[in-house]
Amino acid sequence: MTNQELPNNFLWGGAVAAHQVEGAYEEVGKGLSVADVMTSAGNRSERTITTGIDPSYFYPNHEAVDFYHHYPEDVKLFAEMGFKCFRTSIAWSRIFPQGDEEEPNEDGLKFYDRLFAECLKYNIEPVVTLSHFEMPYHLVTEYGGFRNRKVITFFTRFAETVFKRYRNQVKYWLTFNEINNQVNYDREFTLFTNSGIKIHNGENPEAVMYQAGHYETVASALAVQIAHQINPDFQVGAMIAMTPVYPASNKPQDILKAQRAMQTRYWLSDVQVLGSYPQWLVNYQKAKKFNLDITEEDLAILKKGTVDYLGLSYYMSFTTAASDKEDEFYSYNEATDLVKNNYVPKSDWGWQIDPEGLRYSLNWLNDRYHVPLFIVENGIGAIDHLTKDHQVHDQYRIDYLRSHIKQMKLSILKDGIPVMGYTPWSAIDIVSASTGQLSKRYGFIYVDRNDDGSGSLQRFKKDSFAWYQRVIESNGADLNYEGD
Ligand code: P53
Repeated sequence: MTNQELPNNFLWGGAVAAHQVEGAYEEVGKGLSVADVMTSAGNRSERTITTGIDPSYFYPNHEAVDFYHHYPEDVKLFAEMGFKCFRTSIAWSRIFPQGDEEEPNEDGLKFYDRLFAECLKYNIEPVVTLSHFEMPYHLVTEYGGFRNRKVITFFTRFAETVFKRYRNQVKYWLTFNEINNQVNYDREFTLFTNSGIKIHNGENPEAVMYQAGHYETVASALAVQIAHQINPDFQVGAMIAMTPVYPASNKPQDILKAQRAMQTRYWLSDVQVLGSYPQWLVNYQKAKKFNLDITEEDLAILKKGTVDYLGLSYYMSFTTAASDKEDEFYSYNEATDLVKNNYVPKSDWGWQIDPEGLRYSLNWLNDRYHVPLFIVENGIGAIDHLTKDHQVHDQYRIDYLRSHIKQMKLSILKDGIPVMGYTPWSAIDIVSASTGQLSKRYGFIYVDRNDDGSGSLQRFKKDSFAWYQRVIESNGADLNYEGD
């Protein structure tokens, strides 16, 4: 493409996830999800995962920003911004409260009938994630989460139910949100939110990650096949957290280490997009004696269930360096093997801000996979200040998004990469996934709610609202709007 303009059907929009906005955690039969047993944490600390609900803690997702009751007002604001699409997820435990029922909860389904109808009223195309860190909690306590093969069937039953129900309302689907976060298997948060897994004493978390990830790729591949039977026009994507890992220097060992880091971080999308395991990983799993349950039948399913496109989040880049004691595999452990990059600044939460890294990432993914790419998250978590006259001057957010959209445009217009759309994180303020904070704000729309749950829940447009409206209106040509 040598054109200077983005395609007319480019999907501009915004993203959220059900558990981070909806609240109403027990409304009309909803069951508890993994997000409902996570407390809130401070700026750099991790959330506590409790056993069931402990009344001495505050659980920010229980009410979140009450999108469940505010959605008509919120979707109207999205329409005002000009959204062509809106990415959200279906809360699995609204549809199957325990996860293992035979029949879905009709009241849960009705909520999404109404939500999608509201979007379509404004010609906003829903983009729907099936599993975004919100597995029914009962599947954790009763089955051990995705460590258990049975959970594949529960997931595909859920997927089939919603594919059928929304076959005429939703075209774009994503199976598992940021399925590769759990590659960082030493972090409690990732295995729990991706797979509903808490590591037991004596378990090897790395082996557990490979097993759960395998079952999820099988579940994803089955969902792709079911989707295409139900509606051949469905577009089903995988979704990864795209965080490129750079070598710290041009020392050959650092280059090898970074290469292995990328192979490790993206093994799940290799399987979901290419339909088979990379050979290095087959050898690695054997050498490490992980003893995984991977059958010939599974491998056939993976081949037949490759995705139509690849969704990605992009927030930051990482850097790694080889140590003096690398094993033959240059095994990568994300919890210990990252180093600082002195060339890029950091957000208040320590995330390395690197717009060029987005262009690098899109090129890397395009070279490797040759499928359309969809940037379904990109944004910056920051402290916002609501002024007395209800304004939020979030120039830092505009700067972040502008610099990333510029790199995205270079990738599309100069490098010729097929990017389907761009949905910044987040359409409206949300509960942060990793910290549970409301004060780590991402939205174009400010919600008056604080970390302790106080606040009126009133909505206010931030400066970035009008800026993004102009970006969409000009199909990405005008990134410099400064207000009237
Ligand atoms: P929070 C890690 C790295 C990149 C993206 O994250 C991540 C995570 C997990 O924290 O999560 C995604 O809220 C995720 C969203 C999340 C968003 O990025 O931790 O898909 O649910 O809110 C931002 O600051």
